[in-house]
Amino acid sequence: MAFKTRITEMLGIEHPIVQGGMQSVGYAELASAVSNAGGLGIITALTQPTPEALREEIEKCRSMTDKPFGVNMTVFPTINAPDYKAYAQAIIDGGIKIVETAGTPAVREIWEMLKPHGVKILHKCTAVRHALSAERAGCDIISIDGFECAGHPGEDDIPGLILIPAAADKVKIPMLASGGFGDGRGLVAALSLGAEGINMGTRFCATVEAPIHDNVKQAYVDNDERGSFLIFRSLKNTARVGKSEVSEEVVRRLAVPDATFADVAELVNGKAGRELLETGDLTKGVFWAGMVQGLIHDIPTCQQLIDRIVAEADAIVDQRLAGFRA
Ligand code: FMN
Repeated sequence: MAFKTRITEMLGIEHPIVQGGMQSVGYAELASAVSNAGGLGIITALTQPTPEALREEIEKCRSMTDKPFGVNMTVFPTINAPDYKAYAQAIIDGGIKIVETAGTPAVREIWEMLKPHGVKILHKCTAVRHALSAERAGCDIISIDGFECAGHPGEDDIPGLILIPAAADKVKIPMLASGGFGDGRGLVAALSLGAEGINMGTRFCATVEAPIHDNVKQAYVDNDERGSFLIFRSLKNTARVGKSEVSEEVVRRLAVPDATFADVAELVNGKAGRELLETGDLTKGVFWAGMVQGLIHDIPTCQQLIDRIVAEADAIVDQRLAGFRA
């Protein structure tokens, strides 16, 4: 049986499972595979070098699936910012109706561009107060990202078991639970905690269609739940990455008093990360990874993964939970 929630209805998808935006991973190959399997695939806008390239990637994805898919726009607090508005225009021109946003409040200028074109906004937040503020500002769905997540968990360190129901107590619009999800148990837990679907990043990196080197996929399988590391804590821009010699070196360098980003830039820059994903050489840079690595034991296709999650969730609800009723 399928799970029907406000999110499956709003997004027009079969299963309440979304693939989060992923820099250097979120290409048409992965997004279309997730959408074809009944979830929502997402292309990551800034993985494309130019807005024109994003237009082409959207067209490519459309040629690979006739199901809904979205685009992620992450607005970073950087000095050399890309032309976000030109990327947003490419999204509008490409006829995209679902956009996942993340990053600084400046992202709301992008919402204002997109919303008149009927685009639904999924906004990623790591705190209840941010989710409420995004709801007030008019986004459609909150993706609430717990401390377990790959990428930027924020600075509050609240795991999903608390963050999701705490947000559900206050947020009225539908929510995706994100961070640490990878199987049917997680899906049922998310629904129990008040979310109406799950968002996954790391788990989708360990799939056949993820366009990254097999060595990196294998690292996600080999690492257990302790296989991730927080970097940039002292810079108040905490990021969760895979545990490796390089990420440990980043932590070491930033532990020195007065250390700045410049002290680690060569290890963590985007080019180094891209090379790592392409070559599979884990000494080239850092790779994003969440605690959910402890639940990843294979590299299935997206179809196999999503089918398995839904079947497992079904069995938990119908058999395991039903069996506990007195
Ligand atoms: N989130 C963003 O908002 N923008 C990004 O560019 C981005 N890049 C990511 C790259 C990778 C390889 C991974 C694993 C995650 C990335 N994320 C990014 C975070 C995911 O969208 C998602 O929120 C997170 O992975 C959820 O936690 P999980 O990994 O435990 O499933």
